[in-house]
Amino acid sequence: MATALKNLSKTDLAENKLFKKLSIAIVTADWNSEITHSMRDAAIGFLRNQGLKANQILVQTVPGTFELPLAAQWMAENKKVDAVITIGCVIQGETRHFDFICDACANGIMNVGLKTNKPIIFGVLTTQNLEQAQERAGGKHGNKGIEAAETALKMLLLKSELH
Ligand code: DLZ
Repeated sequence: MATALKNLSKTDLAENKLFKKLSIAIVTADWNSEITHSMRDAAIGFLRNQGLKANQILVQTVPGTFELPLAAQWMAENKKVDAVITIGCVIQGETRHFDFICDACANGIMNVGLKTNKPIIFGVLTTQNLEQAQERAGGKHGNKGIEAAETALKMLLLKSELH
């Protein structure tokens, strides 16, 4: 269950002049698009509210969550891109697809971040059913797309402080 500490959808991030120079990529899996497109739109809305212009947000899609790490790597290899937000939704089914896709995606995304030295944000829901996903894509647990976008900005602020 989400708690106040875990639910980051209510932001405490102030607009920062660093944000005017950023370029953020968002790659979204089309599988479970009712969920993922809502998360993507919420992420874009959050970034725009923080002062980013439309041309600072690069948006692409991939077929499924399994494809997110490679697409994130391609986007992160672009020198202009400062961070990549990955968005997907894997819903547990009757086969072991769920485990393979979740493990591969989580490990792949972490590896892309370490390899490219850029924040690659894991905005992937891994739920037991559609209802749990809906609750986290604009429902009672907020919208995890917003949290992913906020995490990208927070990581870039941290990077700018440390480098
Ligand atoms: C095959 C598959 C299955 C069963 N379930 C999901 C899912 O719940 N969420 C998702 O994003 N993608 C799913 N996929 C598709 C895989 O991510 C991938 O696109 C295909 O296996 C092709 O590589």
